[in-house]
Amino acid sequence: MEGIIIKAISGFYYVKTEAGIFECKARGVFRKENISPIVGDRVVFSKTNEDKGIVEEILPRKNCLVRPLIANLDKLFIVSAYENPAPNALLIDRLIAICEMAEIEPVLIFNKSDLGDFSGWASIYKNAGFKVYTVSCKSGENVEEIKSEFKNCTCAFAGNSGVGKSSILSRLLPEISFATGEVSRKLGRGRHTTRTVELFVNSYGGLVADTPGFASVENDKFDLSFKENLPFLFREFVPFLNGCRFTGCSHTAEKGCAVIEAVENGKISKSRFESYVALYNEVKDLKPWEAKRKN
Ligand SMILES: Nc1nc2c(ncn2[C@@H]2O[C@H](COP(=O)(O)OP(=O)(O)OP(=O)(O)O)[C@@H](O)[C@H]2O)c(=O)[nH]1
Ligand SMILES: [Mg+2]
Ligand SMILES: [Zn+2]
Repeated sequence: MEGIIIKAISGFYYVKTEAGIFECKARGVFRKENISPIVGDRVVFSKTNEDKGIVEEILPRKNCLVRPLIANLDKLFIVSAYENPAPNALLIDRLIAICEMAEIEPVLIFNKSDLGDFSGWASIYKNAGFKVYTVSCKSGENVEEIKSEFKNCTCAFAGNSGVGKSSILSRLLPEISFATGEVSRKLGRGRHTTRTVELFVNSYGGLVADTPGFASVENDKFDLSFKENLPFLFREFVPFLNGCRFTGCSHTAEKGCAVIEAVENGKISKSRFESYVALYNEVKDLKPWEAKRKN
């Protein structure tokens, strides 16, 4: 039988199929091959019981994020808040670049609009070519509009702890319970409220995951190809990349750089450019032998 892993807990994999959810163990062979099934994987399993089975094969992954560990995403909602915590442009732009590399569609959500004006942030990302939702879970502003993004796709919510990922999901999918900040403070669990990654079947024919807040997301391709592709991972840079004076222009400081010129003319935002330079400096000295191992 075939299905999708929607939850993984201490060696058990919960596989969703058209015939319901099966609790599966994995074949020992995966450990030997140094690959383990993860949430989002499409797998082939053999039924051992009415609702139990053994995972026999992991079908090829379209993509795979490392933190949070999840495979085969179509869309990533990158959530920021007006404050507690305030938006972090480098984090947003890093997440976007990872999405572009993994062929995941990034969608930006600016939450807690009841606390202040997001128009500056929204216009940076709209101008760069992204879908942007400015919402407030508290007042309800625009939250429902996010639902239209759920149709027939596998998606996840990412962003720093406290930005309101679980709050948004609880509002959109009241039939599913997502732990939010307030609940956990009562339980005294500390800052990260959402602890594991789980895919939920939503009422729009798709799957959606809440993820624990994190300061960074990694892709299993955060390696040489990331380094080589970096300028292309900033989609609004692409029209300018052939216009530089020097071939091999790094688009960070060169004379005659068409990207820098576009920043000066206001066609590319300064903040996006600064994130590009910061990411470039992180990866520029990456050598082939330092490239990350596959998960
Ligand atoms: N003022 C205001 N507060 C909000 C809004 N949305 C969420 N909050 C509050 O922000 C806090 C954090 O919300 P969560 O939904 O738990 O945040 P999270 O992103 O899931 O956090 P982690 O699970 O730790 O990653 C809670 O106290 C919410 O009540 C909003 O639109 N406006
Ligand atoms: Mg949460
Ligand atoms: Zn250039």
